[in-house]
Amino acid sequence: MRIKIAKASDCHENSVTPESVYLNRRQFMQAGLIGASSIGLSGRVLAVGQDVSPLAVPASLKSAFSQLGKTSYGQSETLAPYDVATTYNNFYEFGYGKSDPADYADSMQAFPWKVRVEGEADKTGDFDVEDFIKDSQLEERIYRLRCVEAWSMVIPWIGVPLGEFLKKFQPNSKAKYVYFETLYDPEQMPAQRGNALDWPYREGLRIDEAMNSLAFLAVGMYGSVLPNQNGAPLRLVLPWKYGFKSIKSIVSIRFVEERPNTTWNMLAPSEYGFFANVNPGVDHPRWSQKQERRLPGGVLFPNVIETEMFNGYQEEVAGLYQGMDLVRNY
Ligand SMILES: Nc1nc2c(c(=O)[nH]1)N[C@H]1C(S)=C(S)[C@@H](COP(=O)(O)O)O[C@H]1N2
Ligand SMILES: [Mo]
Repeated sequence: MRIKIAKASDCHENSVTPESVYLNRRQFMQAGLIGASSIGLSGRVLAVGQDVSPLAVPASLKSAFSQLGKTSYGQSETLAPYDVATTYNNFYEFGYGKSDPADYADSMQAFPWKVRVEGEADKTGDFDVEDFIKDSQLEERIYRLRCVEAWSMVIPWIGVPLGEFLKKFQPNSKAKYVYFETLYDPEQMPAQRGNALDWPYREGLRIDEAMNSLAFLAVGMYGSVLPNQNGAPLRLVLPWKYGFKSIKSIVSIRFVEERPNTTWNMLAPSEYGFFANVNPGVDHPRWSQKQERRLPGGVLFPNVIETEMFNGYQEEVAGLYQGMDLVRNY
């Protein structure tokens, strides 16, 4: 049986990942994830870290990916190397070790993939992600991703502005929030056999947050489609919020009147707020949010930088929260 031991690269963070502190490794063992996977995928253990070039763009999507709109964000940023962005992940459906998603997410099938849009909108229904990509003018945006665990990286995403996408469904005046769900399928996402989180993974935004020009619906990164471990085939990217708001592998989008329950907020409401805006002035109850480790970094070069309000995107998003007490609404 393969027992996962934190790698040297993880040790300078925490022996237990903060987001997983409530979770019991045993749940994954009981679910058979670690044992079963080590039989079928033992070769992957060695493969991780070697598999470092972006995926090939599927033939049917080549045309969409070859006509990217101009990047207006992040031109001066240093990108995370592809192998770091694709082997240091949080995707609890595949386990909560940082390398688990890269090791195990092969069991998910990203194409074909249907997404249901429903709720308070004039146009609802199912769409196929492949058709959606073919019909979209994709653009690339280089964004900083700041995890609540105090690490960050810079990633070049490909996708469409979330607001423009949502407007096509003509949300009505009762649509005060948008609610998202990740796929629930323990066959494809083996760690869902354990009850580490209350599956499916859920997230939500106030409608004005979703319509903000920074909010992004990603279908790719580094010039190609999303690797499974990064949330293929469709995920949110909300760079002014802690990473857990950027829900992966979305199958359901619902316009709703009431504020929805969201995964981390339900699990530990005093630690993970609904808004979860990056805020160096509001510490997590168990650690400081004033600084972050910009990856890649290591024991000798931890690459610690100051965390900025709204992750440095104040100009775009501060207006959303005018008059709100961001200490209470963390
Ligand atoms: N469905 C789902 N989405 C998820 C998560 C998850 O566990 N499940 N983890 C979140 C967290 S905590 C972070 S930091 C980001 C990480 O995205 P990345 O692995 O592409 O860097 O995904 C977010 N989206
Ligand atoms: Mo995170």
